[in-house]
Amino acid sequence: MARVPELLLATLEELLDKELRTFQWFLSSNVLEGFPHIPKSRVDGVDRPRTVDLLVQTYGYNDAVTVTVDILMRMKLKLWAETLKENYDGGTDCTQIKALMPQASSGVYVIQPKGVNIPFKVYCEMRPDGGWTVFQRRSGGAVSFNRKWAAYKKGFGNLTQDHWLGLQMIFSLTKNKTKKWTMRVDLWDHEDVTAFAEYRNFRLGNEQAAFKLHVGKYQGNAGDAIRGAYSGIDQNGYGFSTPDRDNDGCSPCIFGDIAEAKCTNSNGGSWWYSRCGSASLNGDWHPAGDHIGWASGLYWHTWKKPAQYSLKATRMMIKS
Ligand SMILES: [Ca+2]
Repeated sequence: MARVPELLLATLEELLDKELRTFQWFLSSNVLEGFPHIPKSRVDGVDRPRTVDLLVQTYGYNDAVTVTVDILMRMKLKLWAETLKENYDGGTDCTQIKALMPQASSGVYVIQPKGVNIPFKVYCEMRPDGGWTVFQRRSGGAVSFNRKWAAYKKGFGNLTQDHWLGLQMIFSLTKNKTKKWTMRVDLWDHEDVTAFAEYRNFRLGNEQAAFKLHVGKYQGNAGDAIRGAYSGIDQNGYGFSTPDRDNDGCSPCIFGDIAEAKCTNSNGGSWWYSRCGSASLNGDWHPAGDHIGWASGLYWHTWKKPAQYSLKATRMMIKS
């Protein structure tokens, strides 16, 4: 993965010396709408690497690319402009954006996974270990997660706050099997202790397969709640269940003296339920002091016991 300065340098190296001087003239002129020009004395006669430095220092990564594309178009060098744009617009996920722009901070970005016609917005959590595409966040009760199939497919909430990105988007990110994804689950309890679970080889099936969950090897300190606190409740390989789509394997399930036909009834929210399982992060959110004993909550039973401890906050995200 080439970084922005390398992309810009590769582009300028395609220019003849004469073209480079014209490019530099544009940089020092006032024709660039909405962008400051670079003083002629600084840009005159400098070599290609120095020109890239000036571009990046003056405009930042993103705008440096925009300005370069703009000038190349004005110079009728459409091929180089389009090649640069294509290489740069490869923001197919947050991991790639972070690779292109190592200084990029966490926030909302537009991405376009391969094979997807319309780009969409995601929240990127930029960490030292890479750029993570967030697909679930809970931190309060403002956004209801008590929703049906259509909402879970399309996504809901506010990207900078609590939200669910959407099963269709998660599927479109992970469907290309040549790319390996790691899913990370971050959990916070009401005592502000945190724990995490990471799964290799994360991907979802398509809608016909009910967006079936696939996770590989687990690592972390929260426990592997997806495979379950005891045998027979492994959620790996199960389809997604919502109040209006039942894929939970219960018809009914017997828990002590309770017969449960639908896990979404008892656990709430919607999830890759399997008889119903030990992980459930889309149930009802409960405030501190009122977070124990609810049938529906934010559960990760391999970490927080007693079993009905509803977490304060959660985040789920993926990295390629
Ligand atoms: Ca059922």
